[in-house]
Amino acid sequence: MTTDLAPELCRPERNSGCSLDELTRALGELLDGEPTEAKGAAVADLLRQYASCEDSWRPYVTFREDTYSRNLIWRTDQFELLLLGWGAGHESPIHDHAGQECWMAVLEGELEEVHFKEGDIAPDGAAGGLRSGRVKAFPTGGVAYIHDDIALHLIRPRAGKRGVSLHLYSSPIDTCRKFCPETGQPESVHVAYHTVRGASCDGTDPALIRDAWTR
Ligand code: 2CO
Ligand code: FE2
Repeated sequence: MTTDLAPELCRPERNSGCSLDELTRALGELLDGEPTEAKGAAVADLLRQYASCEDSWRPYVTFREDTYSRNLIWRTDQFELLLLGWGAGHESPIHDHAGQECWMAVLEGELEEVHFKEGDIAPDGAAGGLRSGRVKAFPTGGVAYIHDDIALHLIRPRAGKRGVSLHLYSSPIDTCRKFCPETGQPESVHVAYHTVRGASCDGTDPALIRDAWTR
């Protein structure tokens, strides 16, 4: 365990008993061992159930002016659970998910997902541009699923509105590729958290947080 990190940013020794923790416990049990199609459906069911009847997430969500917020709820070597707070006009970059599976449950508002496919790389190595695919709106309670074999995507809240979503990645994502919308050129980016279980971690080295949450 690192000694350089504020105690509130370290992984708690025990779950607090709030129902987000019950969800993380159930997800941990489910995702133990090899991924299967049946587990994927069960993950979506757990998230759908949580989204439709719980608001224990409210103390942990934040909103920012500059970008959507990434708020860590729970992390193991197997999975990462994040709350995202989307302000009006925010939009994620077009990105991949580093080979991981991603489920997104909408907790408040409506979120729109746009799929993209990478074009062929030219012989000189230039990116081949992006082809946009289906656009789908997910209402509160809706659950989306994506991995890199399905598509790249971007997420944004309904025009002029805020939104909140719960994201499960199996396994955690620390680096992904974002794509230039005009050229399709990919760029590898480190992703970071804005809060850890409600405590701000702005300015904290994300590697310290990852270490504190790695078991
Ligand atoms: N994958 C993005 C992120 O973790 C959010 S878009 O929905 O998967 O920041
Ligand atoms: Fe995403």
